Amino acid sequence: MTGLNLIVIAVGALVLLFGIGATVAVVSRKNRELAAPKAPEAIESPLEVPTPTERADTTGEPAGAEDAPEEAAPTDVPTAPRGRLARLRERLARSQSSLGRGLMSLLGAGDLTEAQWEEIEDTLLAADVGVGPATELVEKLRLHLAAEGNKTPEIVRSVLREELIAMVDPALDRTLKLQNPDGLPGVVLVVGVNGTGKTTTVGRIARVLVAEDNTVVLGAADTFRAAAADQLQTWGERVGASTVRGPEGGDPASVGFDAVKQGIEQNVDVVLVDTAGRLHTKSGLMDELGKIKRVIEKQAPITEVLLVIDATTGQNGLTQARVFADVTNVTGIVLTKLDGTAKGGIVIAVQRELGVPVKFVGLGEGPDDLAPFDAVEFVDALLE
Ligand SMILES: Nc1nc2c(ncn2[C@@H]2O[C@H](COP(=O)(O)OP(=O)(O)OP(=O)(O)O)[C@@H](O)[C@H]2O)c(=O)[nH]1
Ligand SMILES: [Mg+2]
Repeated sequence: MTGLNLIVIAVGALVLLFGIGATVAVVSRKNRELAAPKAPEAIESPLEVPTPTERADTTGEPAGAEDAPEEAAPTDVPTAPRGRLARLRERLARSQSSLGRGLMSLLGAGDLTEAQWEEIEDTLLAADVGVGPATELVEKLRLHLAAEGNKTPEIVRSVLREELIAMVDPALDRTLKLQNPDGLPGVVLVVGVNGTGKTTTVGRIARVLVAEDNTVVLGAADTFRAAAADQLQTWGERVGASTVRGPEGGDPASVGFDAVKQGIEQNVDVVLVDTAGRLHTKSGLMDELGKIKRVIEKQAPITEVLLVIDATTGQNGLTQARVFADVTNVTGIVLTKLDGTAKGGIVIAVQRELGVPVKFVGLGEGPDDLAPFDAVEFVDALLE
């Protein structure tokens, strides 16, 4: 009897143990299966803004459940645009440290020889300041420093700071022009060569404008690729601005026209029109830009034409600037990717070249990494 009991208990225990073991195995496998698809998500873009490919998935019919409710979209609040340059100062200082430190150490060497002055000029040229402005700056520094008796590092620094600020010109009006007569919306046209950051700039500016209680319509006048309009629309959805788009391969001028028309009908404050990247050397494409401008202006005057230049392209950026300015009457420069180059002197060069102020600088890929430009903050970061 006892023996039989023992056998029954032993078999029962075995069954129980086996059951627990199997359950644990199934659960842990399930967990692994659940965890597995997460892996690719972890390596997705660090940007908060969804990429065009993500949006492409939502074009089908089913959607519905995936679409966030209207007012839930703009979840994050942008950082205040004023003082952004100060916030991004470290990033700017890091990229420009060779220029600032190079100038300070050369100038700090007491009474300078001709060769040393040439070295200073070379440092400025290497930072893309441009020949004319570099020569001028060296002349001014020579005169200014000669007038100083005791050249302590503090005095050298303050002379350099003063002259650099004067070159960058704090007096230039760098505000975004949005005033149109008769209650018409401000109209901003964004132009530039391929990949400079036009669409990102439109999105980032829209983000700030909406945060400051402006109503905004976006015009996707880049009709070359559907993905370009998707990219813009994604920015628009995030900030709560509607996007006017046309058929792929359609006439970009008519999209610009329609966007401003919708802006007027809806009585919005600002219409931002994104255009396709175009090579300044292709006259057909440059003519098209002229047409976009003329057609838009049948609806309302364009208040601002922003030329987006990639700071890492150096002197070529200046050539682009000249051609674009001829066609569209550029009123402001957006210098992107300053975080990726030590050639901050391009700020001085491009302003000199066009007589047009740098209004924004891009210092990263994030939605708040576009800063209103400020001469004093810029030079201070340079000399950090
Ligand atoms: N590091 C850095 N990257 C930037 C900056 N501005 C834009 N970018 C990146 O540059 C790339 C191109 O940006 P887009 O806005 O698509 O450029 P685009 O001029 O619209 O390009 P096309 O429409 O193809 O001509 C993207 O990966 C952006 O994230 C910046 O200030 N710094
Ligand atoms: Mg684009």
